[in-house]
Amino acid sequence: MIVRRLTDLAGTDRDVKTPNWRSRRLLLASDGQAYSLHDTVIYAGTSTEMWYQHHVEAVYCIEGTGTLFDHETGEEHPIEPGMMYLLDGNERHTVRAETQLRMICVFDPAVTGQEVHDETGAYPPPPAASAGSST
Ligand code: 9YT
Repeated sequence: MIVRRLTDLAGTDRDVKTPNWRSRRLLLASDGQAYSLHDTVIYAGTSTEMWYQHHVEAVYCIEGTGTLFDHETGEEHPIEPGMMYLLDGNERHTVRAETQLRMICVFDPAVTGQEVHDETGAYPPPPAASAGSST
């Protein structure tokens, strides 16, 4: 059994900070599961374009308001507590935070730790996938 608290993560390498968001990674690949679990804060007034090409992500809003723009369909969805979205088609999307947002995020496969978005908005492929693609 693993028991961990958000307060244990502050200032450790499981607490990843960027100008637009901060992601507290409660579960990582090193914890031995197929998925990782993050408590993410997105700062008020920011707009973040993302395009996960190697991961499926489920996102559940527990605090704040904003919008989710789906670049594939042109649709915009309000984000508020209780709203969930699943990126099961590697959709390019933008999250705009009207107020600070707090999102619970699950990534499959699990992220390994310090991932931040690359210039395309993706996280790098997991190590096994990288090894496979180089052969
Ligand atoms: C939706 C979103 O917050 N994306 C940015 C960070 C990501 N969720 C993470 O690594 O926790």
